[in-house]
Amino acid sequence: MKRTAQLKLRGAIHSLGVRTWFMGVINVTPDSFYDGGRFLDPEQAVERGLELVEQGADILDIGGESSRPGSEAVPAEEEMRRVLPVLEGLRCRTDVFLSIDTTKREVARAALDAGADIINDISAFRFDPALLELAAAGGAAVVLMHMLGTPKTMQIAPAYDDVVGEVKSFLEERAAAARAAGVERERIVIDPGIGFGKRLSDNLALLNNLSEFEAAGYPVLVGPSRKSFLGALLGLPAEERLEGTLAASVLSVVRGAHILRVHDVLAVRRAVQTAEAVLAEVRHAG
Ligand code: HH2
Repeated sequence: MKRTAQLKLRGAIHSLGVRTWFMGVINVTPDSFYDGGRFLDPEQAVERGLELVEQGADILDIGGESSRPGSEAVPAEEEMRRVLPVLEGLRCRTDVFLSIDTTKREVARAALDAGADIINDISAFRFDPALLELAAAGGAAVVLMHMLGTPKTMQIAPAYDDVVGEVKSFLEERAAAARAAGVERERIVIDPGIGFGKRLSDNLALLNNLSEFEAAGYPVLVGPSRKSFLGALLGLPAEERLEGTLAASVLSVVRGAHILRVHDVLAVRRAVQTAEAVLAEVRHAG
């Protein structure tokens, strides 16, 4: 059963593990693997964010560049043009925590100025280490995610001897780099990066061994939502992977995840709430 972890957001320390937190996904892109093209209009993206908050999102993660396997990088100017109106629109209409999903310093800086609380970097700040100093100076929390190489190359024959051990060592090394750059321990979240340079068996092993990551001492975020490992398991397209997402999400919570990054906040929250009620019921003697 997962232990409580601490996360400092906007000055306050939050206890994670008491209940799961939900990070709702909004991709302001034409090409994201599931919601690509649906929220390109900033007003629609803001409305979607508010809907996810109604559904129970604690955090909204806004991205302006798809990281699906094989995708090309988007210039920083274009990424900013996509995400900034959405962050600004949400900031004045909701108090939930806002996260910017980016690997670029210009985008992260502008997002923090627009009121973002978290920098979610799928490269764990390898692509641009200067972002860590930016996070430290701005008091932002950081999500450090494991990925092999880049989105363009990550699914070209990924291989590990010990996927759990290797991903955990990588995340510990990146957490140490974040701390060396001045990011407070309570502002660091780690994520094994489901689907980012992983075979089906790697994804399953990571999900089944999330407790190993929890033992690293940082809150654990996991993003199984509608990903292609579910397609490989079930033989279904992204539109039909909700049930797989629910199963993976519930098991992630049982195995120790503190934060779930999902597209379907309402359905996942209901499934997780039910699982948490069962887990919380202690056995009565007699
Ligand atoms: N997954 C995606 C993007 N960002 N960030 C974290 N921390 N963890 C994840 O698992 C993760 C992430 C990919 O999903 P999505 O944003 O829906 O798709 P796309 O990259 O095509 O926009």
